[in-house]
Amino acid sequence: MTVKKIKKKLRKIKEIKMNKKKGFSQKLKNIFGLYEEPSDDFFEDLSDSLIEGDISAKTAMQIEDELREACRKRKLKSEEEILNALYNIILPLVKADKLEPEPGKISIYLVLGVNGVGKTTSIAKIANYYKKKISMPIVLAAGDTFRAAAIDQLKFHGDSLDTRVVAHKYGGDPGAVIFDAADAVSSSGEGLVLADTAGRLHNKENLVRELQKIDRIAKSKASEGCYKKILVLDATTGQNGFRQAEVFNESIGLDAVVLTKYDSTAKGGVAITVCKELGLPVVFVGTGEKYDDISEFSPEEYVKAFIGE
Ligand SMILES: Nc1nc2c(ncn2[C@@H]2O[C@H](COP(=O)(O)OP(=O)(O)OP(=O)(O)O)[C@@H](O)[C@H]2O)c(=O)[nH]1
Ligand SMILES: [Mg+2]
Repeated sequence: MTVKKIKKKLRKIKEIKMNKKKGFSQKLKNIFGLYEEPSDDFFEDLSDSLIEGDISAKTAMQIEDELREACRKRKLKSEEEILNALYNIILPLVKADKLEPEPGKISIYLVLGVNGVGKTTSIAKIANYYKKKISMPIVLAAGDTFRAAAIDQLKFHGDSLDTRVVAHKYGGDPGAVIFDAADAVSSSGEGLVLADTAGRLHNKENLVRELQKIDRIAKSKASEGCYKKILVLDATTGQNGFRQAEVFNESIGLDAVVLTKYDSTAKGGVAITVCKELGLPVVFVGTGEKYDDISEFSPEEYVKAFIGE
């Protein structure tokens, strides 16, 4: 290594340390500042930054390889050209979907996820979102019977949003709550049940057993194709979020993801890994604690924000 290269490397380490709390886009800017043209070191640094931005090593390596190939084939050199190529490589990895409760049918959206990721808050936000869009009844099912406060929390949201909540007693059977919530909307022949669940992931076998029971009931009560299992992922939890998604997907099979706390992180790359490696689409993004702090997921906006274009 020449003295010039060593100095560059030291400068890079210092800058990366200074930006440890910032996201991938900031690190990417640093990397462009260090290299005049894309070299092996450039691609390696880029791949490291993707991993620090919460993309899995496997996906980061795939992105790095594709970018190397694009730069070599098309002789890309400038920051703008390389960013553009990176955008076009990442965009197809990210999937979005829209969930639209169908008129004349009973839809059940079962909201899953580990402790504190934002399940109950997301249910309230999603109820508020659909209240403005659909005229059929919406019922919140207090399926987290594990924590007494969870039932009260959902009832509080129900009162604030003027939305019915079906709840049983603390310690009750979550499947029975969802059963009753589905009955509450089925009298009108159509409607949406947003079902909360307990966030514990203490033991995979227990989780599987409990979820499979809830799953059987929800499936039997929803109209064909209208039962969706939605995983809530906290964007600030990084790679760990991917492992959570894997466990839930293996246990019960997931249909979609809601990415929460996107306002609190400059990273959020976990969505890229979850979309690519589990083939799941993102439906909503949570961007704050208020009812309106939710938006439909836009892959274009998301990838632009991720790489800082
Ligand atoms: N900044 C921010 N905070 C959020 C978002 N979504 C949820 N929160 C906050 O995250 C915390 C946990 O939210 P809950 O909805 O209670 O999470 P939960 O998954 O239901 O938690 P458990 O029931 O304990 O498993 C609360 O303080 C929420 O206000 C979001 O998109 N952005
Ligand atoms: Mg909750």
